[in-house]
Amino acid sequence: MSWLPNDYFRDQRKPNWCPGCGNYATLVALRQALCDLQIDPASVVIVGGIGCGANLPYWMDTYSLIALHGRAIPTAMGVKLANPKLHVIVVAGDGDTYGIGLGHFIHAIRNDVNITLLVGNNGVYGLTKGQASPTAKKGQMTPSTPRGLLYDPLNPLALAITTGCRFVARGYAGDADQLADLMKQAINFDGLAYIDILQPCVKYNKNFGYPYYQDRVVDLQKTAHPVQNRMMALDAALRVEEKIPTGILFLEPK
Ligand SMILES: Cc1ncc(C[n+]2csc(CCOP(=O)(O)OP(=O)(O)O)c2C)c(N)n1
Ligand SMILES: [Mg+2]
Repeated sequence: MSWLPNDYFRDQRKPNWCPGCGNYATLVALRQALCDLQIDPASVVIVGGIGCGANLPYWMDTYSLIALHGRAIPTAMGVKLANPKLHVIVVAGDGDTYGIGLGHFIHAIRNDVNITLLVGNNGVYGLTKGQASPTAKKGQMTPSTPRGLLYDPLNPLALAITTGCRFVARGYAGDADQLADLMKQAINFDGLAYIDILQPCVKYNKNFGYPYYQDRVVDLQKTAHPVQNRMMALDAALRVEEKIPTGILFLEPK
């Protein structure tokens, strides 16, 4: 039997994301990646946290679980431990993963459990109407930072690399083809594979929309970036202003 993109598509309801939301790219890319890999939808469990992006499993015709806010990763680890044959994919936001769930992010990387981790990084708590997330930019005005955010953002890719994550990548919602390609490699990876997805929130983070990212993203795989060099990966992760590297930053096979 061969699977078509629509076999992963739950069409009873349409996504309720805003028009232009970066989450559409994640949804389209994930369906494409699973279809290209010809993975049986019945062998996939998508675990969402709580947030706009974390609602993605509602529109996939696979098994799914919605966990508590910040608890998608340990829930996914439990699913994988219970049945290692399943493809377990976490879809959670930057608030979910880098805020309330940050401890789980770090320890799951240390445990190197064989799951795929997709983090929608939009710099805000989208679902609760735009408060600053841990990756919000310094000075950003949001409902929770009315005079501008006082702190520098967390650098989750640098954190993942220095914590020992063996598959660290960055995708961009403006390039769904690249994103699907990264997801395919992440799903096939033997160990925890992590993709941070730059994702404009068109409603609550207007300064960091598609025009901002479009001028800055650079696909590392179109350069001479040595993916197995941890120090070069860290160097790429720390570059976040003028040019923003996308693609696989670090890859260490077992
Ligand atoms: C324990 C707990 N704390 C707070 C909330 C409220 N809450 C729901 S979603 C959310 C933030 C979502 O932001 P993010 O994870 O970045 O996802 P996005 O909506 O941006 O995709 C918060 C704080 C909650 N549901 N549960
Ligand atoms: Mg968010």
